[in-house]
Amino acid sequence: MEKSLLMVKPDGVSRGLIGEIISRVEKKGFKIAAMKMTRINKELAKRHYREHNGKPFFEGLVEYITSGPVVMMVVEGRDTVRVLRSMIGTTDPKDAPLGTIRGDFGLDVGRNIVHASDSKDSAAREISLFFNHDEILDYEKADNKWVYES
Ligand code: IDP
Ligand code: MG
Repeated sequence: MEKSLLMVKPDGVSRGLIGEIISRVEKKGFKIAAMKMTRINKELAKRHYREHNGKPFFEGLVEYITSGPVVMMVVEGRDTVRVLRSMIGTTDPKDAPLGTIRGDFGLDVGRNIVHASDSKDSAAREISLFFNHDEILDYEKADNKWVYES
């Protein structure tokens, strides 16, 4: 099964949306293989968002993501990277479709509530940035036979 990194950003935590977001992930049928609440330091934030280094919003993005606690999850299931990206919606919440997390809860591209890895390669890189191998748990979900036909 495929893994991706999902993060509730500091605005999502402060606005009391942790439960809402976890609930959507669970109801979709995904397995949460790891989870922690933490505060990202500047160095880690810059590594996580290295592709955006030099862009006009980079400094603000690092400030934002380090401004308070976040909730990190390793989410596992079928086509997880692609499905989570569609569940979070487009980067700017103003334009994100209703029914997506960003579309339902946000109004500003600089405060877009969640992060999800955008490819299998970034998922692997981001998961190893925030989780040790032994923090990712291997267990069987009881509803798997009803979530997947085979
Ligand atoms: P993504 O989170 O949908 O993958 P990216 O383009 O990878 O979007 O940008 C990473 C993060 O940087 C966004 O989630 C958002 O928090 C922030 N960001 C992107 N573009 C802007 C912008 O134009 N102004 C402010 N923040 C931005
Ligand atoms: Mg991105």
